[in-house]
Amino acid sequence: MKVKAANGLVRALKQEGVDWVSVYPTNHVNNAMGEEGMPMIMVGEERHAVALADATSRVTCGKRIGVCTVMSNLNAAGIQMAFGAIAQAWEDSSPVLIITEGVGQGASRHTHFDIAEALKPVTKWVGKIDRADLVPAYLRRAYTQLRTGRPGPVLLIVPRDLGEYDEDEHPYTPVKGWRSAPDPEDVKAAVKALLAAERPLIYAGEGVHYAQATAELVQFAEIAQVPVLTSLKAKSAIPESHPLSVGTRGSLANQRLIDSDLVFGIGTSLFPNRFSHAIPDADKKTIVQCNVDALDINRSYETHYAVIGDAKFTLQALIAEVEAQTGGGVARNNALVDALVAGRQAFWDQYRPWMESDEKPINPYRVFGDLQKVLDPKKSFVTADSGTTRDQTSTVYQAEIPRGYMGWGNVSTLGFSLPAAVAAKLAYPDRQCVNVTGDAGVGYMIGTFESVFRHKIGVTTIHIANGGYAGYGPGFWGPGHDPYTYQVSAYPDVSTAQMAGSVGWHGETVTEPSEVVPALERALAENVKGRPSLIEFVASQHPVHGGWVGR
Ligand SMILES: Cc1ncc(C[n+]2csc(CCOP(=O)(O)OP(=O)(O)O)c2C)c(N)n1
Ligand SMILES: [Mg+2]
Repeated sequence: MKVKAANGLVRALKQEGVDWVSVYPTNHVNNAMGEEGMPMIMVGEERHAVALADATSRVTCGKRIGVCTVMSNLNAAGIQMAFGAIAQAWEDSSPVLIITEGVGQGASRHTHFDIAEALKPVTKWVGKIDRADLVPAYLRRAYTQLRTGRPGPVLLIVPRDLGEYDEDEHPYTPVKGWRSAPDPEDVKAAVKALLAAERPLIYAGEGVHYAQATAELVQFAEIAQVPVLTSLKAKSAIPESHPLSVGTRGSLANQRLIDSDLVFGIGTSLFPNRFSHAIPDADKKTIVQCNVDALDINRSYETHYAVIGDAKFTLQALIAEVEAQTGGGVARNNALVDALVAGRQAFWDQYRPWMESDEKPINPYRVFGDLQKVLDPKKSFVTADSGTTRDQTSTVYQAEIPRGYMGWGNVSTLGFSLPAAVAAKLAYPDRQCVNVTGDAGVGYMIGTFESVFRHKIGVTTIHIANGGYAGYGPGFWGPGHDPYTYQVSAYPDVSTAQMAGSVGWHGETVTEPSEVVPALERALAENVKGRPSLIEFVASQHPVHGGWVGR
């Protein structure tokens, strides 16, 4: 049976389990999706089409690969606008499929902007389909890249003049993806080093999430009696109330990292970027690194022991090896557990006063403390945007289930937290889904508010309205940073709650600390009805505490 190339592609996507695609016009593949009955979520701009697909892959840890379409032909405006979002997926190693049109046969002589060439540096693979009957072959190759090895974005260029092919002669077969197990000798050596260390620390990265290996991580920590630090992107890989969890940031995490004599990385690049810890005195520590990709080995630090393989297989092998080398596991280390209890206590003693503060304007930590009280820790999703809200929430928000909090952003583009919350709601309809953002962050998501309302996606956006673009570290106000470019209009002269309200959202402005909990409860109640909410908390320009070690 003959099928148009784009329609054949859409049918193959269905075989891959794709049940919706985030889209932006124009793209002939959108028309094929309409004809084939593929649900589409049409967002407000290309950046968010990519971000929504990207976040879908992240929140489901690759169980669902997000797919999006963006416009490009001789007029490549769509893909050019999408570049930043694709670059972010690349920087964060997120597997997302981006479908664009490109130029047809004979038209490349007119082009000024070479789409494939321009996107190569920010994609794992670019495929340009140049014959209709090769649609299945190209898609198989795309999914091989998306489901195997280090995750990353894939761009598929599907010109509109490909014509038709015979589906019976060229059927599509879905791609399962492949995982690799580590070399047993490497596992043995890594465990020997771990057991010989005096103050070892597990440094877990997002690879643990993607391998669906959070249970194995906990088991490994327990059997080896080693505390666990999570990178920003791995936050929630271990329940943060677990006695061996030291969290992501803050005094306990920082001190443990500084004091460690062995850092045991799992599923992490250990790349010291702006939003992760550097390993202080790395040359005096033993560095073990377990990763799916040798690219990260000996990259930022000399790797003394490397284990290459899928994080789940690796953790299973590590657990078995610890059992073998210790005769059933390391005995409970009471001294360690007591020290962690004391460290956690000191951490909360610092933050509790701000989290319970009655000051006005509202202290942002009060909002995060109250958010923690209102949400169901086993049935919620929280993410934060670029800026102060990420630094603050990633320090004090306590995640209890995998992806109960999602960190992101080796390179962090403002505005991503909204598509992240939307993706979470679509993937886990029963969860309360919240994104926390600042003034600049809201500005980067306004264009998609209408779409979230139109699609009846009940998420809550918390706007920490501090009247400034604070950013990272101690904030843009005060000495240093950007004293001339941080100040923006603030409530009551402008109101984002009213702005969101005008495109169908439930919008509220809160100025009283005692109103934080009731307002959050009202917002979540609206979400249950399928209506998004934005709560604008008029907040103080409170500094960030507890930075990244070595930054
Ligand atoms: C696309 C993009 N441009 C610039 C930045 C740099 N940046 C990071 S945070 C920030 C300001 C954040 O201000 P706001 O959203 O008000 O949050 P606050 O820190 O004040 O809570 C800027 C400009 C960025 N992360 N992404
Ligand atoms: Mg701000």
